[in-house]
Amino acid sequence: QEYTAIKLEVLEWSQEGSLAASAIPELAGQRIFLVAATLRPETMYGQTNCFVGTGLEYGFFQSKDTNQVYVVSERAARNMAFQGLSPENGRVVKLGSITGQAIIGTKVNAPLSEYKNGVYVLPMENVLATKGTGVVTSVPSDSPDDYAALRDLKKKPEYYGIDAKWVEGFDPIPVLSTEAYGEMSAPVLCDKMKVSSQKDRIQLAEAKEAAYKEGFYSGTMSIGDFKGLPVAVAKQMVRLQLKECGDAFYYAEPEGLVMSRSG
Ligand code: ZZB
Repeated sequence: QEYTAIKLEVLEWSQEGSLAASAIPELAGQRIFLVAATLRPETMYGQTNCFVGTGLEYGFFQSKDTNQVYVVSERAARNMAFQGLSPENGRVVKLGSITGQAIIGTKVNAPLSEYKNGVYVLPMENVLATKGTGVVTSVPSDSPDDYAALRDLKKKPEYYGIDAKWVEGFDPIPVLSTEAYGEMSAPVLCDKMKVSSQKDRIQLAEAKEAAYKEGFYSGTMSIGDFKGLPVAVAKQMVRLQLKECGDAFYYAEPEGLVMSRSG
């Protein structure tokens, strides 16, 4: 899989995150980014939050750029080291670690997002440790998984242990339109497939498949520099733009390892 890795810079740590980060002297004076792997760079205008797995472990890894540290899974950091993304080819420089739980509530900058003042890091049950970086950027307009998880959090913030302010006012933003599902493919598909929560894995998988297909083959951009262009064309342009301005880099994952569940 050839992902676009989006750099979400930490603007303000959660309480726990701040404790964890300040205990690592090597982080002083460095910019810290949560890095999310996406297959849909053209949807970044609609980011409303970031998701991590509360039970997952993340590391702080020195990147090839001086004074820039990436927060990703150990597995992703190892792959990155072989793609010229660490200070020295094949070598991982780990500065420390942090749990997903400790990152919850951290405010990050989401590149291109309409939420210019930053978005929050929130918990999602279905974050896989074995895919991407273990950090997921959330686009509830076009990703059924994200829509279902954000809706759960808005319904029961206390149950999920989050502050209601981290979700209040962070609503889906129209990014692209398709003939079949209009400007909000994820909410429409979640209704259609009767998804009642993020636990409805089977319906969500079906909704995701439909959203991918319709978006790619018949979507037209509703926002941004490539407004009016087909999604299939804009995808590459947004991707390049994000890379050129330093807000993203390309990250490949060996196909065979993506689905590996042996761990
Ligand atoms: C933003 C986005 C916007 C995404 C969208 C999808 C959609 P796939 O399709 O299964 O190969 N993702 C990335 N890493 C993880 C992880 N560790 N655990 C769970 N989900 C993860 O997976 C690629 C997509 O799955 C990625 O692209 C990411 O969400 C999520 F509008 O990023 B995406 C119809 C989908 N729409």
